[in-house]
Amino acid sequence: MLTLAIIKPDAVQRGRAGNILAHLESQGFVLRAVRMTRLTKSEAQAFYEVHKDRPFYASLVEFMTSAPCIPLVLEREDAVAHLRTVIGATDPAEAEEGTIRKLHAESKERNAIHASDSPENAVREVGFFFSEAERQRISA
Ligand code: 3AN
Repeated sequence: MLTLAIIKPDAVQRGRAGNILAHLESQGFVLRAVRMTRLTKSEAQAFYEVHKDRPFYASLVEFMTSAPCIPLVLEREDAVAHLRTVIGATDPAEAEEGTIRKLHAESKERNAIHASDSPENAVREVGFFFSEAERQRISA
């Protein structure tokens, strides 16, 4: 099973990307695709459209476009649920010890990593960042 993660701009800027990748691999995730990109405003708005009526939406879009991020496709048994456990709670203050957000996140917004929250969203989010040709290569 595949899921999508994004190493967010805060973690890239603070030099945590390699550490986070190693953490993911240590938890049994296999890296199947990786990009580095700087989201445009319209891309960030579209990616987080589900949150468009939330008070933090404009700030979230600004943060996600502020610097490059690293979208990843990860494979593992039960990948979506397992990755949510490995990243920890949205708010690092509430995240379990040893989770990626406990170790690397600065705040609820600057929280180091995104992970798809359902198998349906994993499919949508992999498609958001990776072309049809790349998805065929991944599943070949
Ligand atoms: P998660 O990333 O844990 O799935 P969501 O989907 O509720 O959390 O939120 C998406 C992103 O929006 C979070 N990763 C975080 O960057 C930001 N966010 C969520 N809640 C807040 C909040 N209360 N204040 C600021 N930013 C938030």
